[in-house]
Amino acid sequence: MSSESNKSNENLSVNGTNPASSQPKASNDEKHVMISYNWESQKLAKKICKNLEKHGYKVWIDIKYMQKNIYDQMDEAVRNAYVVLIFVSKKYQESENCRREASMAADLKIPIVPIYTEKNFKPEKFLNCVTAGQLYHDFTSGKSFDSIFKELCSKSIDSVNMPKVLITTKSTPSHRTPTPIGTNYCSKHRKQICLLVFLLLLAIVGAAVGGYFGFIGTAADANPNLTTNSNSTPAANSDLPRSCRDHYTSGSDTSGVYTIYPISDPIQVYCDQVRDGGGWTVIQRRFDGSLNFNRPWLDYRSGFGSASGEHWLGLDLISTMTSGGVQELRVDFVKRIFSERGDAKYSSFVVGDLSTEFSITSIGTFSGSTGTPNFMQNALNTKFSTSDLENDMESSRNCAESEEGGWWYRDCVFLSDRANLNGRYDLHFEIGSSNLVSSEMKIRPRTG
Ligand SMILES: [Ca+2]
Repeated sequence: MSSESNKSNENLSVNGTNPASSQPKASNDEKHVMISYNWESQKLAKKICKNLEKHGYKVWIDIKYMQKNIYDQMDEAVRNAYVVLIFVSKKYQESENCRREASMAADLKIPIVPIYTEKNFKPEKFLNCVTAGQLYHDFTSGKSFDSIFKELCSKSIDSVNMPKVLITTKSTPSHRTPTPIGTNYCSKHRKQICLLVFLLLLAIVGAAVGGYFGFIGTAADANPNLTTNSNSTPAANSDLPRSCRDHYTSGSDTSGVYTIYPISDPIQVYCDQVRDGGGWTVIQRRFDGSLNFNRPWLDYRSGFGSASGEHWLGLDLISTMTSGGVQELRVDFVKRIFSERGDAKYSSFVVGDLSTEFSITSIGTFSGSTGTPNFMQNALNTKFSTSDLENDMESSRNCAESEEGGWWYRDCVFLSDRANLNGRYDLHFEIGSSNLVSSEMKIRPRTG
């Protein structure tokens, strides 16, 4: 959605029909395919909308429904979507409203289907974050519209539409109307998909009983794409260095910025090749307060800053790197008072993936310099929180908001056994009762 798009009340009118006039408005009990696009992609958005409706899908597109407040409409539209088609383009990436829409869909775990509309454009930052790893459909590839549209329906939309119907106990999906046999290729494999999704839901409910998931699976749970860590693509070449430890064992014993391949794409990180035997991949680094750490969920997921300066590597990568073999965690810090140095070390550090909201699931055993509290103990088994995604257990306050930084908050009370390494510099950046001037969180594969 563009900021301009709500200015238009233009209805769809294609081939002499006017679907808008017969289309029911989005309501709480009906799910739809949502089209999320920026203004310059409107022609393609309308064409896809028209074709989806022709094949019986209920579709939400802003030019039909934008009558109330833009944010209320956006909120309602995303919440009532069972899948969101995102029209990937540079303008989409630059639009604040599009960012809100995509972020909300991602946070609500609604399946996202990237539609490529701009040749040679590679999404970055939040757009990469919400679309990476998802099956995409490239309408700039030169293949016919019909063949790409067919794949969009059969491989992406139909594969996620049934769980919502099952959960809402409707025997007939309200967002679909029958279309002549032979023309609705989108529904061709629906029975099989329904059965498959039902089995998946059973598995998820089973897992929920085990206490891992919530009460019942959602469409998002049933879609492995959604819970796929966007950075979980395996490294393309096992000979490439996966971490700073690989660089160290190859003879690079100077600390600095290195390129590693924990996934197939190259990642720039700072390597500590000196302390405690070297080979440490730095996942968080602060030393002068120049980088704002009071950031939203998607920034904490995808990372911010740079490897040569203050830096947060990103939860997706941290999760990926800590899930493949046991990692040690080391934290080096300098206190504001007397510039006293300290360190803490944990024999294991595992951060779960997106489906766990990046919970810390293991910290192993603690050791550290004299007087250093076992501060990660309090963070164990807690989800990550940001000001816009509150996962803390304190009912009266949003800890990430009051502490001005994302962290694994249990509560907002900072006692001597807590730390907040991402809190506001000069105020909430602390371990125990000590304010800090610098910190480095770093991981290394454990040997032995
Ligand atoms: Ca709270």
